[in-house]
Amino acid sequence: MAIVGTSRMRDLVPAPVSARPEPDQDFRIGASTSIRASGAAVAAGEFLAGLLRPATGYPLPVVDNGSVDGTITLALDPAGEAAGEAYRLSVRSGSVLVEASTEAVLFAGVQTLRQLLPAAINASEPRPGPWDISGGSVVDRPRFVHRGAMLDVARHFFTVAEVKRFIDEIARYKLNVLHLHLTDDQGWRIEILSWPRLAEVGGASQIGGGPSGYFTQADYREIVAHAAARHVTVIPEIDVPGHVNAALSAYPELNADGVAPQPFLRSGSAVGFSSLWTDAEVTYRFLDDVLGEVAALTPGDYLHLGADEAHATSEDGYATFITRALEMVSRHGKRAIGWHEILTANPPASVVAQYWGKTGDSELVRAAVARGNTVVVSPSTRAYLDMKYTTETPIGFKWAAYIDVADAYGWDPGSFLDGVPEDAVLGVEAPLWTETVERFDQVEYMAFPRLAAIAELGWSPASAHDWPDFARRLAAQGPRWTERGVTFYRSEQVPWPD
Ligand code: NGO
Repeated sequence: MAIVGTSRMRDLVPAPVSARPEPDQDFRIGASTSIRASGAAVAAGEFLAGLLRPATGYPLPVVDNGSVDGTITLALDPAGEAAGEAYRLSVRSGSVLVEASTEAVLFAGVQTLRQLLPAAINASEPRPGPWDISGGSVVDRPRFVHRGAMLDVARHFFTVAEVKRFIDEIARYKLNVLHLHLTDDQGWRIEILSWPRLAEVGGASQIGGGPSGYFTQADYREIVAHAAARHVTVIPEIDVPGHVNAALSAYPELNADGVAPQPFLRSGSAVGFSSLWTDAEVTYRFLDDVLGEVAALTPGDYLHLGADEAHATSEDGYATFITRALEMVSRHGKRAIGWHEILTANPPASVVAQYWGKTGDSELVRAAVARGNTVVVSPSTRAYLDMKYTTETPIGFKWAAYIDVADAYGWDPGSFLDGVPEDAVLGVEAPLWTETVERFDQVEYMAFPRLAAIAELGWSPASAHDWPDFARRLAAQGPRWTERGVTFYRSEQVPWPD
């Protein structure tokens, strides 16, 4: 398509299914603009108003009736739901309409609208404007149902406010899953009322031994609610039967010799040395109590069992353990997801495997998919946000790869795994492990801009995949991150504006 002139409608990340810029149809938000929304669309209306008020300084009331002229209308059309999740956005000089089949995709349409405004709309105090929404129309729908980011709060702890900010940033790119890696050798970060020492003792350490902590159940509910308001589902991970030193250090009775190990504070990449005692009933009482409490805090469908790198667990012990753990997850009304090693226990087809291998060649996954299991793809060579960008960047590991933005973007989640059809792929997720990531500005630096690339792979149709075009669109995100104070890596591969 020949594009004449500039329009922010050409700069959207993730790329929409289709966009037709009409530069003579820009809509100007003014002091008297209102947002029309009724019923289940009101939440999206209030969210949009909350986004626009600080920088514009305008009142932007949310109203449920009156003329559409001069307004931004958000509408739900449940009849369209049968055709699947989709939104349509139309920006004319006289009015704006976002119409969607579900609340979640209406919210995605609001995020699109936001990118059609100048970067200064992200300011937290009034700016001069003008506030023009780029004219034209967009039709859009997600490619995959699972579009995730994972944050490891175990190796280094991050606060409720930081996790909320992370949610705000991922929601902009239409990601809809936040996987929280809540427990590991170096820390246990979720309060469990029936086993209080897990958080009190197991949460008091992190790599390097610096200040750490844990989420109380009230904190955790606050995170889940903040995410839900942005149509992001939180998937909690309790990593078992390996990666459990923090739990073992909190409760001597979980150890076969009855002796609690010391907290594990070392940095570096040591993994796979701890294990739950798979022969002991106390282990299963512990696990059932933990999973029961975590399930009760979780409105989403999934509990993540980890199940990776259980090198210190016997093969038989692992299979028995996973079978019993899966039975508990279902009894608590949830579905299980685990890192792909969980497939060695031959789990039922309802179990989702999260693939973190380096290549697309996995017989284990192929065979499981043939039996009916589904997968979320997080290849460590492409989607791991803890890998260094280049040999020059300061933070991160390099055991899987150096991952600059073009590497994070240059693959296809639907065809990455050999012999696995796209309909067995629920989606894509980018994990941010934090062995080397100590502060929240470093979380942002590792996540952005790569997470925007992964978000596009999860949302946009495969036919939209185009690196030069993506790099150009991504460049336009730079001023938006700067405006919001988000730290990001200024990759040389991206033509950032000065
Ligand atoms: C591995 C390991 C994690 C590490 C990470 C570091 C998985 C699934 N288990 O990924 O414990 O933190 O690598 O890159």
